[in-house]
Amino acid sequence: MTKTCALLGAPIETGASQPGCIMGPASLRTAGLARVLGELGWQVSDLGDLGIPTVAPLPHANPALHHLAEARAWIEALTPAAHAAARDHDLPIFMGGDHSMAAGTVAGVARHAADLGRPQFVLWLDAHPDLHSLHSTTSGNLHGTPVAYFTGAEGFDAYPTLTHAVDPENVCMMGIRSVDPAEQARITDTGIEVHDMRAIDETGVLAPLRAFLARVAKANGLLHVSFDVDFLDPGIAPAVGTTVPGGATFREAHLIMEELCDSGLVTSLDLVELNPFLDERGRTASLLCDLTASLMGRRVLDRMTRSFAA
Ligand code: B3U
Ligand code: MN
Ligand code: MN
Repeated sequence: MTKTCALLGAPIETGASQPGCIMGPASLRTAGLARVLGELGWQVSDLGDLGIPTVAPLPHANPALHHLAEARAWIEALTPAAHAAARDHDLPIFMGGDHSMAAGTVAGVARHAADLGRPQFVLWLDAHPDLHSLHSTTSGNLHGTPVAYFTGAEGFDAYPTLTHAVDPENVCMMGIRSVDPAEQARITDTGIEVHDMRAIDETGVLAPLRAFLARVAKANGLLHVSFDVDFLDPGIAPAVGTTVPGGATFREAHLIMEELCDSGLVTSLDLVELNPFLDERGRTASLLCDLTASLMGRRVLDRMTRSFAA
């Protein structure tokens, strides 16, 4: 049967330090994401872009926070929208927008997993662990907070109440190379699986990815992939406000996507932090389209695939 994919835009940029991510969904559409997935045999529905009403500023004990009211409103809009998209489609793609949106997308897909009585897993591909609480962030940029929120950490009274937290044991991070002290403390406390770039240099990307996918399969879990553009090396993906040197290569990124495809386990995807204002002739947007194509079935040769059965 034909598999269905939804594209849902979340043009949010208030969680990042620099403006520009508001154009991310439009750039991905211009790069031809829907057409590419259609050519791979997916039935694609573009659900358009979500939006939020104008909101009054929300005061907070942490005076560093920027645009708290907007972040809260986006989570309120995204959580039910992501829940519905996950219920109604085989693979919803949430087109960002800065990474603060993952607080809503993951909260929504985790609610769907709970409806099915299955555990939600998250693969976090990023230079940063985004593990701050509203109290621990010193930059005040809320794209640094979604993982703490959706894993049920304390310190989110000003955000919508989380109905279904993701177990930190079900989160795997790869590509990490910029960690603040409060985030390091949370990694130590929660035991979240983090593969920093040193680990990837030592083992390559496949060994840790396969071990994680085997855990997802064994638990009959749903798998959300959250792809931050800064996971990639800035040399191949310049269109992001928070470039960090030493990121994933073109080949590592495609290999991860191909392996995820072979696993058949991915049930939702975020494409976040694309800032088209910083792009060079659309090359980062096109690369994101190509990587998504690898995740969704594009391959160079027909070949036998490994079995991921539990
Ligand atoms: N951890 C830093 C930097 C950062 C997090 N996420 C991004 N940058 N993209 C912070 O501001 O919280
Ligand atoms: Mn991020
Ligand atoms: Mn990042």
